[in-house]
Amino acid sequence: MTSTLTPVLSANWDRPDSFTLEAYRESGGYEALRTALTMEPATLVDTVKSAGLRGRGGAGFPAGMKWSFLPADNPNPRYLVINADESEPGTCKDVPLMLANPHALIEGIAISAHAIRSSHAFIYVRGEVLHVIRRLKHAVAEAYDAGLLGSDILGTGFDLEVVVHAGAGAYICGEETALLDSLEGYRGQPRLKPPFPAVSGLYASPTVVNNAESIASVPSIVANGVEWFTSMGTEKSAGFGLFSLSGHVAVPGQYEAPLGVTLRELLDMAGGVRGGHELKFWTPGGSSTPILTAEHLDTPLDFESISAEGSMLGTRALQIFDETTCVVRAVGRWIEFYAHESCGKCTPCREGNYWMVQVLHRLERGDGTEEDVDKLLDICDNVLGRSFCALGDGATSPVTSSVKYFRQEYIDHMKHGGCPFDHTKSTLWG
Ligand code: L3W
Ligand code: SF4
Repeated sequence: MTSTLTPVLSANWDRPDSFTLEAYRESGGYEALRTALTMEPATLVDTVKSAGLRGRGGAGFPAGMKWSFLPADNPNPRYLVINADESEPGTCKDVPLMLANPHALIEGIAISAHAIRSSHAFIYVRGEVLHVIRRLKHAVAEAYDAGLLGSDILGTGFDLEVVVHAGAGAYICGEETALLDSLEGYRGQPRLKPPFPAVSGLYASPTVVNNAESIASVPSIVANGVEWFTSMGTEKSAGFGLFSLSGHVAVPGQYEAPLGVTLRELLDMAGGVRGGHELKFWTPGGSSTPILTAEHLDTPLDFESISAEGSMLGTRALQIFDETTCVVRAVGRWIEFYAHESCGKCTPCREGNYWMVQVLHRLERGDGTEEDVDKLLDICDNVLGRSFCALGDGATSPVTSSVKYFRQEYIDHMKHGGCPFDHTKSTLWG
């Protein structure tokens, strides 16, 4: 398969006023909402299920199936919560999406809230991105003024309140239950699952938590139909997605393409690895997904194919590293991040990440031993599967995968008495 770009969410991004209600409506915006409000909620849930839309926040859980888990007999209000706490290292797709096309998200929220019979939605946005929060608030106000949110939307009797909430500045608040705690005003720490939020979420009420890109994709499915959506991507990973390319790539940025596109195809569209250099390793979905190498340039970027290579599609955050990059240093930087962001609730993650940072620093300085490399793997064994949430598990990914592909590079640091790389050539380190 040779893929090309499939701009849907990013179709108008070159337009300077793409974020305005006027520009969105000129390209057919909010017509899908008009259609959706004539449909039965259950029919909308079936439509999203049949389209096979899988969560775009990392786990790839089928969105329509999640919606259908809401218990029919719970008398509490139902909530829709948008996870826009984008913080995974390398992930940069929800932020540009919300900046350039906030109304796709707002229209998706209105359609999805109608589908799950909710009249209250929250957008939990990463607190550090004040410009995005301001833009979303402005777009929500525009939608209220135009009768697209609030009471009696488009004269159909459907009511929906939407609140933009600034996040707490912690990576863990992107974990859906920590996000709910934070939204309720508590310190964000993961809750035990089950019960899943669909059964007991915000204020112990049935709650759907979906990623911003997932919900922004819903209007296009309603407007164009299930067959249109499933004509893109693969059988089990349908549709399109925003792939963010960063690092040693000629033209970094967001590339919207069908799931199943390969890194080779994306690099062709992005001008390749920076001039005169070659690919050494890359992440398919942020630093929580095991790294891959040039051997995997032709692996389709869909959930199944990437898992078959021992990694995860995750958030489609393709961080590209060329041969000037020291893998030990890159992994050390990532584990410093996880140690800093560990919420401290469980011992394997809190202590494991701290110790991994110590061992990685020792190895990078050239003061380590071969036993230290095995010690790293041993720590990972004690973190993976023993942590309370996915942060701990994810932190082991760059360590185990880098040792799998680049064990010799760890050893070379000892032989060399320090890092053998000239970091001035990498452009990545400050
Ligand atoms: C009801 C069931 N609901 C599962 C729901 C669950 C959640 C969704 C996926 O981790 C990944 C992680 C990171 N009844 C259910 C059910 N659900 N079974 O389905 O759940 P789960 O547990 O598979 O994943 P998760 O906890 O959502 C997310 C990876 O994403 N990741 C990190 C991304 C970070 C960001 C960010 O920066 N904010 O997106 C990157 O790859 O490692 O594996 O809604 O409730 N029986
Ligand atoms: Fe907190 Fe880490 Fe445990 Fe998750 S794995 S609960 S982030 S300490």
